Amino acid sequence: MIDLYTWTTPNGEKPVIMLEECGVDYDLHLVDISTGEQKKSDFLAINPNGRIPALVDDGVRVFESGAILVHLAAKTGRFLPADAAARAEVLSWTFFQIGGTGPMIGQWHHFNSAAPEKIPYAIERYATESRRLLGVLDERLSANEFLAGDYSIADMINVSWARSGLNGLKARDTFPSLARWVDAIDAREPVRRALDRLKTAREALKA
Ligand SMILES: N[C@@H](CCC(=O)N[C@@H](CS)C(=O)NCC(=O)O)C(=O)O
Repeated sequence: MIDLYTWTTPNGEKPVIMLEECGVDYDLHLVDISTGEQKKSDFLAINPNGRIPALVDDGVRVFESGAILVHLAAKTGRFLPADAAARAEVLSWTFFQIGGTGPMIGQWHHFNSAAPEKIPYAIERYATESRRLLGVLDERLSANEFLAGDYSIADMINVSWARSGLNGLKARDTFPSLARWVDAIDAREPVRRALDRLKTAREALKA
């Protein structure tokens, strides 16, 4: 059995999308990061870094969204090709997300909307780098339907932060190929199911 520990944020969406795409059964556990549940000892036993998402698969714990998607791809044999060159391309775009759009757009959101003090230098620095990264994705998608050959974990892991960056920076018109790709992935039935399942679980917490 798979237990997924996550929250309704871009990093939290990624494994839910992959699980729904694979049609694998899982129990969804929301970890409310606004109240610090991710720093409690029972969660730290699953992810010592105290961040969502994390997953336990028949006693095997996996943390970091990239590791989770690679684990699920290995388990199901889906969305990560075996051919060395195709696999390298998928993993490259997958880890581009982990080291690039996630931290940069995340910091931009923080300095732009959450920081107690407005620091123009920080806001501009992260906005510029976020736009640059969105531009890299846009350029790639101007000549390709998906990021790395067929639809893969590279698309699943990139879509949430790309959507968040395009909306937050009001950049859909600047990056039309990226906007087209985000809309196409968001329209996929398993992706809609994933986002709906998260939304419903979050609403149930409030009830
Ligand atoms: N590189 C990590 C990033 C995880 C991450 O930053 N998660 C955020 C939510 S989107 C979190 O748990 N924040 C709570 C905290 O920092 O205490 C991954 O991809 O899994």
